[in-house]
Amino acid sequence: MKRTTKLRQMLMGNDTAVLMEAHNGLSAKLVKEAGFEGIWGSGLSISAALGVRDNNEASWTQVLDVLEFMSDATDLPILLDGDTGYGNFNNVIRLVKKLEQRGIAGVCLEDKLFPKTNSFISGEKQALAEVDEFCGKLRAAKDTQADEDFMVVARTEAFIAGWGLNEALLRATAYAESGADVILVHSARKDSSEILSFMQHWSGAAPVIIVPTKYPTEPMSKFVEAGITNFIFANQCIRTVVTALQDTLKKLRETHDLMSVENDIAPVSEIFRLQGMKEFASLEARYLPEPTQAPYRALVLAATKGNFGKLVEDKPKCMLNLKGKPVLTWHTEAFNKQGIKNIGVVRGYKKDAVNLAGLSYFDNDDYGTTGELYSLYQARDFLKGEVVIAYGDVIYDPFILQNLLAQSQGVTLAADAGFRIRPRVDDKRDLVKTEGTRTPLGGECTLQAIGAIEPDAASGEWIGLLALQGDAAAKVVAALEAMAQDEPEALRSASLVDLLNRLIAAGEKVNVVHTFGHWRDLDEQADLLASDQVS
Ligand code: SPV
Ligand code: MG
Repeated sequence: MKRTTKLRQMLMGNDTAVLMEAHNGLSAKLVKEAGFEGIWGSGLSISAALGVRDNNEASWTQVLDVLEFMSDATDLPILLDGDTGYGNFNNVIRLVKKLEQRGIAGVCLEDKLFPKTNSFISGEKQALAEVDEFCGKLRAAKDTQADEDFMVVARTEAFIAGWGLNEALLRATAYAESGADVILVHSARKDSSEILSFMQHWSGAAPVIIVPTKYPTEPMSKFVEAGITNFIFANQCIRTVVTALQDTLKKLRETHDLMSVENDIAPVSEIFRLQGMKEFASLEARYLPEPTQAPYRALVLAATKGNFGKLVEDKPKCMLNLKGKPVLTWHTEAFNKQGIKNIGVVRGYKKDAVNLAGLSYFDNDDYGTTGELYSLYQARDFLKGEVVIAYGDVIYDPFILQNLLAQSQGVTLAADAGFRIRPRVDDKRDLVKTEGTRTPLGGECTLQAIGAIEPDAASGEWIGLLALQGDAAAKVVAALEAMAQDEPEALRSASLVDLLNRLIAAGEKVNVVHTFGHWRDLDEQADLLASDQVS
């Protein structure tokens, strides 16, 4: 059912109807959850929530923005407290159009002058609008509404302004004749006398709605007996918010202890629920593309001391300060750039000095007598899903890692096709012999052999980066476990190069991604040591 129709049926029917105040999207939602069937978009409450007076200090479009949130937050019909219509008939015409566009079910217009003042503040001094002028506004509203069920409520402030019963009746009658669907009779008395006297003489030309803020002790049944079935609870939500906030803030200010309020306030999960995060999760599952890149983890092999002389007396080479940051940080930054947060490090030599926060550590306490594969074995539980393994002593531009991850399938290593022009003081390098080439159009480049290959037969030098995708990590772990079982000595002495050759020998495909330059191996220490860039 349309909201306008719902509101119409509520206010025109014989059943008791209560419009409950709300002043923003959240309170509108809570009003709905509590089981109310309609909302009073209170001018007092909306302005108070905005931190301004109920004197039309918030512009009508600002009020409209709040209403839009309220309308989106709930499917309840909303009757806007439209004050005087924010101007003359012309403003009312535009207001009604805008309210209908936002799904607001009706507007209440009061017979005062713009800018209005709240009825409970010196009501007697408040001037009323000329009856004819106000009737023109009502006619303008009714003529403008596109939806025949949109409700126009005419509110007379005759009692508030001290004009008494006759004026109230005269005005209410004129307003009903001008097309108002419902008459709101407002009273600031602490009892029901004005309202009941009005009802004694009211013709019944239109249903009546009241705002019993000032006479809360009067039972509703009294009004129902008098013929009033429509009620506005006009400000209890905003008043509750104020009391609750004052209480919490006082406690927090006094104690500076979050536990002084923690168990009395809504948990954050309740806020998420009210915000509709459950629906968001299902939307996300429906509309967000699957992550293109699996969440890699990264493992740095950094157990060895390195031949950096005095520089590594109290720390391993992975903690050497290189151009202002530890070598290990060069790795973690490169990983982070690729979205990899789960980073493990195998330590050995001076392990206590390897202490960057947020990393997972594995220890190879036999680092002095064992090799890389034994280090890798210590971290076998970390080798799950997609993993990139890096030698702790290589430094590379992050795009090399990006390239490797983007192209890797199964076991893939990064190789430098520019190895022939790379200056290098020793000739200990792991060259790769490959078959095939990979281009943007496809093709594969697979590893035939790695290690001490004749440079003329090599297509590149391994950079010390290895990616494991799909079931590759599981295969590597299986190979490590098999070695631990069957060849424990070989496991202790073997290198990663040995592992790669074993995988090839076992018929596993190892892929190679070539790049050109842009990395260095820290063991080429001569020039680095001579520079002042390492400490
Ligand atoms: C409001 O809620 O803003 C009203 C009702 O107009 S009253 O505050 O009683 O005037
Ligand atoms: Mg108001």
